[in-house]
Amino acid sequence: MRLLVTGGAGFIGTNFVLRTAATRPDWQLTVLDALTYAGNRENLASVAGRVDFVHGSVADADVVDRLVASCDAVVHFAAESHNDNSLDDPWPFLESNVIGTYRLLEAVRRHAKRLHHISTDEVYGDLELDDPARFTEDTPLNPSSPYSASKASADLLVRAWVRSFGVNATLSNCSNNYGPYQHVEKFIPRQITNILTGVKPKLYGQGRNVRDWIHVDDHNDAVLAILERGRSGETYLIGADGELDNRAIVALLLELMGKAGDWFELVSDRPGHDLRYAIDSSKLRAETGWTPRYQDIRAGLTQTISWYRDHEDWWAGAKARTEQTYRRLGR
Ligand code: NAD
Ligand code: TDX
Repeated sequence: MRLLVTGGAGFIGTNFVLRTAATRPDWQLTVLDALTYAGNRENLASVAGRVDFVHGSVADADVVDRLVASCDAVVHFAAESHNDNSLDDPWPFLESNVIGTYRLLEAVRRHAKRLHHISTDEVYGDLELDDPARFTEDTPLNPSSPYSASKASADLLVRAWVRSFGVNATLSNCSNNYGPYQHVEKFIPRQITNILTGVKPKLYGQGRNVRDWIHVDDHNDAVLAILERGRSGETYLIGADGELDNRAIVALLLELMGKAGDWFELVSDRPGHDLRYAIDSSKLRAETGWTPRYQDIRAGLTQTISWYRDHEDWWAGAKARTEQTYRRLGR
């Protein structure tokens, strides 16, 4: 297998490349990454001899065509991924997430290659806190933010290229990931690094919004299961039954890091803030046999806290820049 991984220097992509390099020794891996503020080539230093790295954008038709021509399959992680940034400046989201996906689709169509497109549960909008329903593959797309609208747009392009041009593609929509190498702009690493630097965790609004947490390794195992056993043209929802509100996550972090339970502050809310996400992953489990290995969030968070404790060099610079942006946004 010659696999092209887009966005392989970001959070989920890095974990995917490290894991795949270790578990699939005969696969040839190439990473295409634009190295935006969220990408870090050093993440892949331990596999540098084993992985070809190309610095470039998925929105660049020439580089995409050349790389797709010489692979068997593409796993497409590359995207602008942070909701707060998309509310500040939507354009990079349109360029990377929509135009970038279009460029890849045209290349896999031209060269008849397999594509697995990585997407998010946010494309389905949000649920009420007391709604017994969870998202399924049949839930209508109803995105709220420029980020989720750009991901929903990309999903629609993939579905259209499957139907109209017979492109060999699968899609997955996953819930909120946590684990090592996640950028400190995101909720869990922001709060861990706040606590490590003596700053109170910051909850948007009243902290009652619910996310369905999954460890990044469980997400990536599901991606490999779909790549190897998924049916062409199908969408699979990925989730690990990890619903918790943001207050509960902060309470766990404070407890695991030895701080008082009331040591947090409420800050101004995100405009249009989705209330709740929840995934029904029955289809994925039934068709591929995938099950999550991290079902104990305390154990997953303990491992994640240790990683941030041990890798201050990795996050200190990004932390300073990120908190400057948050101060400007009043959050
Ligand atoms: P991230 O922001 O940590 O990493 C994104 C990577 O893509 C970075 O390395 C960046 O340099 C690269 N990139 C951005 N624009 C690019 C471009 N035009 N060309 C090439 N590379 C580019 O994001 P992440 O959290 O690792 O998310 C990866 C994918 O998973 C995204 O598609 C995201 O929508 C999806 N997803 C994320 C989550 C989550 O909880 N983080 C959940 C579900 C789905
Ligand atoms: O400081 C904070 N305080 C806070 O209360 C931050 C950064 C976030 N929050 C809240 C907002 C959300 O309710 O925490 C929750 C999680 O926030 P994010 O980490 O920004 O994630 P979210 O907006 O839910 O989107 C994430 O999951 C789906 C990823 O960033 C997306 O890439 C993925 O598609």
